[in-house]
Amino acid sequence: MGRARPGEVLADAAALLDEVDALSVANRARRDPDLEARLVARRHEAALALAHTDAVGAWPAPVEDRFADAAGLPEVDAADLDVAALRSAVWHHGALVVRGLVPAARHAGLRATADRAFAGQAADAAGEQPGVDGAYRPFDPGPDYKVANRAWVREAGAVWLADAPGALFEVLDVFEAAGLRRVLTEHLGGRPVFTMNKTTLRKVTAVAHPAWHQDGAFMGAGLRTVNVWVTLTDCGADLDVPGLDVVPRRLDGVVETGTQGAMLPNQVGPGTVERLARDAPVTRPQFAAGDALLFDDLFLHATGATPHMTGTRYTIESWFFAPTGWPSPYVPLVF
Ligand SMILES: O=C(O)CCC(=O)C(=O)O
Repeated sequence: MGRARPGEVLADAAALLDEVDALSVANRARRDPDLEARLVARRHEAALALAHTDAVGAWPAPVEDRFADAAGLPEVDAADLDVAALRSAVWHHGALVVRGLVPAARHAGLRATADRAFAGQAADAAGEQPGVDGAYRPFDPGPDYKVANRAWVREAGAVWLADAPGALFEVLDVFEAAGLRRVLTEHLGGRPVFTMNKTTLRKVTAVAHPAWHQDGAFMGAGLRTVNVWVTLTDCGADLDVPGLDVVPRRLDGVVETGTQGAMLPNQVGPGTVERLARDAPVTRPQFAAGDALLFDDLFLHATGATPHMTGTRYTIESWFFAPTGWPSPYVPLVF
């Protein structure tokens, strides 16, 4: 099949999705770096095809607040994650903590996979051959996309999962096993799409200044989206490892940026954070490795770190979108 172009109506989204699923089954039975790289390309073609064939219905009616008595952010155990919990928590409280989304047996393996992806990325940047084991193979979506500068991604301590086909396979496999594909499909109204640009592995270390933000300020308004943020390291609270600082409340829209002491135009200034947190004080939840925080584009958060912290947090940051609407400059791929 030839490379798909944005705007091109592809013949058969269903066939592409079947192929993605069949390749995933084959790769689960016997890992193959070439197959994993092929899966990245097929996921991209399938996402483009889906955008034209999959109608997403109206956003569902408001749901009741089943976490009205929760102190702090609502929480569920991974076994209790369903669309009702997700909607109720995000729409009434801004986010949902999911305890144990990634089982303990997978933590060390995923961190080692992340290390291999970062090593491959470094080798690539140094002009060395990153290797053929699938740890790092930059994905080329073709000339129709202006792909952001990968050096910038590297300097931010991140690697795009689409560039790390083995890691992408493992992450989606773990998410699938946790029931996330089903929950996100129900929530978003169709098979979830993620993007090359907003789905990363990150190693987060001390930061000098908190960068408070809502991702909606960068991605555009009116998206149906959920971030599945997963830590692979114990972090937060008073641990010496960066966590996530959050304003634990639902905001109705994108708030003012670039003012009240903000360091950058897209960031929310400390003065604005203080005002918005008046009835919902800023908190730094404690997370164990494998815990997740699910939130949408309106949730106000920042890396929860101070300059003297010595620990490093391994994180999966993965924004999923409805199949008909991802931020247009980004490169889509189906879950
Ligand atoms: O992991 C972090 O420290 C920041 C994550 C973040 O800003 C995000 O997932 O949108």
